[in-house]
Amino acid sequence: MREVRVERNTAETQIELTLDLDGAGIYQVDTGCGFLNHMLELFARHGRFDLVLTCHGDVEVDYHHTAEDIGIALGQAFRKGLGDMRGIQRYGSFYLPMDEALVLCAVDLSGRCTLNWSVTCPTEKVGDFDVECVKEFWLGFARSVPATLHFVQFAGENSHHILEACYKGAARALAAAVRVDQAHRDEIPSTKGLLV
Ligand SMILES: [Mn+2]
Repeated sequence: MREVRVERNTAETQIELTLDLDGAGIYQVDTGCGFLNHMLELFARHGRFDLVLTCHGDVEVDYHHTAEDIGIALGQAFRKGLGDMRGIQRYGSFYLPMDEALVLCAVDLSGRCTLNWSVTCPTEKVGDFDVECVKEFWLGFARSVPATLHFVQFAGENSHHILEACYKGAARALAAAVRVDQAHRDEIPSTKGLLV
């Protein structure tokens, strides 16, 4: 029921994805970037979202457009899958430990975009990937849902661990926020009566 397809084509990236919010964590991801594949695969697995995603991006420039545009397309898929937000929990948060790294991700499917990115990586790169692109990914995501997203890092010395904690934490927080509250399945969880 909450399985959606998004196609987004620009001069910089061509993206196709299907997302099932009520999936089992099955994924098939080909972004053209090994690190982003790794992040999206564990996002799908730990959120129990089924995700099929391909991206052909201008990776000869760098991974900036690829990361930002996948964030936008994934946000559009969440928006499409959630419809009028009826019945959802709306809020979710998770403290995700990844070895020495600890990151809190808190989400409100508020219908408004805010990103608090209080995350500092000790290196500029993970492999050939610029770590600053991860903030662009989540900004694109938060804008297109739209959602309020906080990432607050409490510990971490290894950039790979810190960023992995962000994606796993976001997966767990979003999984909680999109879950349908069966006791209140016909209610929109806002005193305004509207979330989109
Ligand atoms: Mn890893």
